[in-house]
Amino acid sequence: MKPEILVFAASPSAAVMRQLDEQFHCHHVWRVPPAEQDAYVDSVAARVRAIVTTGPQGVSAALAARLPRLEMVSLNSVGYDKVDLDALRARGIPVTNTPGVLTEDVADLALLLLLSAARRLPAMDRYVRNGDWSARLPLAPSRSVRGKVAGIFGYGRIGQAIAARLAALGVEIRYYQPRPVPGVAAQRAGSLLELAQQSDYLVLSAPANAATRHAVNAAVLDALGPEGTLVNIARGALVDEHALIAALQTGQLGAAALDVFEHEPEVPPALRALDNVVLTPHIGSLTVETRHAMGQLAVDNLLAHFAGQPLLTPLP
Ligand code: 8YV
Repeated sequence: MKPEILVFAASPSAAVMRQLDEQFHCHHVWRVPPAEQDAYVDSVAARVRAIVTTGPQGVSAALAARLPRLEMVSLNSVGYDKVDLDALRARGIPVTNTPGVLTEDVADLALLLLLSAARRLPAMDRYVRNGDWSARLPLAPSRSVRGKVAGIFGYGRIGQAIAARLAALGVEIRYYQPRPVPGVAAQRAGSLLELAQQSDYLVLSAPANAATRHAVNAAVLDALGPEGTLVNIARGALVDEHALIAALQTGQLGAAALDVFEHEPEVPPALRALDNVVLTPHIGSLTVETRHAMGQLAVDNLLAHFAGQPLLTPLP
């Protein structure tokens, strides 16, 4: 008898989906219309032994409570922001995620966003498409990134991979996170506010949790200033989105390049209407290669669990 599992998130990798279907009796929640998902989960809940989902989708205490035989949660993401770890730990249910395999692609996107904002790529693209170039309309120069300072909030694997890319472009790196990172060249600022004061670009690569929620508030945006740019490839919850929109509208903040949003996939119309923003739909890890590697790791963690082997990448 194959273990029965709930699959909340599909992988774009056909090989990953095939392995899930071969190895497990899958209940594919993602295929069910949202309004019917609750009833669908209830109809199989008594037999479910594992969940495949992502940090942004999460596992609530209420969902876990509906699954009396739940043994493990395999996240197809590095983030675990909306997973109720306390509820799962209380029942001794392990959670795995996918660290490492997405670092380089997410760091690439941060670099792409930062450069796109600095060189105003969307506006330049529009200038050509609209015929403004052939009409010989004036075109203001943008700003060079060389010699500027990037402040990185959250200096883990992804933050450091972003730093390595920016350093190669001649950008000076500072960082802030509560715990100093030993053995790195970059200087640590005393606080996020100080980091914003010192930076031309503030790049967010910290996890979303109670301590980081709305850490980027009006004061931090003000400190970043009219020549400053906010880059967010982490989580929308890190930023007070109302304050961000206000700062961008008044010019108190220069620009923003965002892959993540507070209530994604909803993006406020006021943000979408702005010229000084670059927006992407949470695609940091969305490459064929990385999504396959993430999905494979999620499958391998499930297989290890049901084979009684040590998990490959358990959360501490
Ligand atoms: C995914 C992510 O886009 O890994 C994460 O934490 O945010 C992204 O890689 C997301 O989890 C959906 O799969």
